[in-house]
Amino acid sequence: MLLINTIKNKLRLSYRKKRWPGLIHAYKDYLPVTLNTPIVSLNEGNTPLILSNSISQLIGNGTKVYLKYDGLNPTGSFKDRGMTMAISKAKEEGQQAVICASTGNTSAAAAAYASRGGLKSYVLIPEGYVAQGKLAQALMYGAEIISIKGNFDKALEIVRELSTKYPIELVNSVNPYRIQGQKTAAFEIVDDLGHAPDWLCIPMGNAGNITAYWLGFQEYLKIKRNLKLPIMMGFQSEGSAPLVNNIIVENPETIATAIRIGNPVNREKAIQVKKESKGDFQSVTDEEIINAYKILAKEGVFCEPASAASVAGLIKNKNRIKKESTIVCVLTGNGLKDPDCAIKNNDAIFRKNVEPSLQDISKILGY
Ligand code: AN7
Repeated sequence: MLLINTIKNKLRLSYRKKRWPGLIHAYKDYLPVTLNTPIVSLNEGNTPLILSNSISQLIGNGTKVYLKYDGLNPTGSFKDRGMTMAISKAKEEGQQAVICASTGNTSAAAAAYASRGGLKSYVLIPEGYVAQGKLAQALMYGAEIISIKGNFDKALEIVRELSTKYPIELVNSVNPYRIQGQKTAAFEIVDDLGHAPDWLCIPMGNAGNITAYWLGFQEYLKIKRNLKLPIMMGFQSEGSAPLVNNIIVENPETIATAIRIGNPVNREKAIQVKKESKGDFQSVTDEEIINAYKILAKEGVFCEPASAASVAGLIKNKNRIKKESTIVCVLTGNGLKDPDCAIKNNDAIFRKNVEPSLQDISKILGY
């Protein structure tokens, strides 16, 4: 009995290993940091790679579908990976303020990391199109928020201009440190699986994240010599699909407000990723997004609508997938970010105004 307990204890400790120090500390050999970089961290990264039974079954043919649940980062999205780097470097360079345009998640992460690092943050957001959770975060973390009567693309145009005119660091994904931090998600996937997946399915807005993942897989290939690189599948909403259709969308519209972006800044890089990985960019409808959003939640994984685009896209490609493939869908943001969307789009049985009576409730339950 004593021996069994000792073994169990050792196993538990080996699972927990050491306290996760945050992604810069964990991967600093592969990141542009030095001993002089003041690391601003909230212990981000190390997010779970969850095997989805229901989606694996839906795809069939022995395919294994994993979910990289980056909504479990400290501010609830993958943006924390880039922001720990961008804010640390801004601080190292002596900047006192940062600025970004955002559909919500970047503003939450920028505000949190700037405050943590003792920097001022300004965020420009499109009025009426930022999900409640994200807005609440920016308000709480201490950003100065400027809500504009215009969309994300207009906001980005303005912050780019401001950052060249004034001593304010731009922390949108044009900032190269953002991409550096975000590439660590690819490292984690390879560390978990022991190899790269056959396909990586990912939503695209500005296409910073798909660029970062590809960089990460390529760099790890050199280090780990794992034998293959994934096919990169980028997905956009039909009403906001500038990369799929190779156009600028003047008035993008989608339920997935996070990726309501009509003129992605990383367009050229994304096209390169598609070419090099023999991947594809496709669009999914809002309806398909909500369908995937519900499938995921029914297995206990609640992500925001933009993130569900990766699974919606995968489902569309069911017949193109080779048998026994390993696929990773990136779930970029937490479902709690956008409670309005969940409340409006669910199949729950929700009985209201029920009398607090044992008899009445027993009857409702069918007893
Ligand atoms: C949940 O917060 O652009 O293709 O300003 O929040 O790297 O732009 C958010 C983007 C996917 C797209 N999923 O990533 C912002 C912002 C979620 C997101 C994307 C975003 P990129």
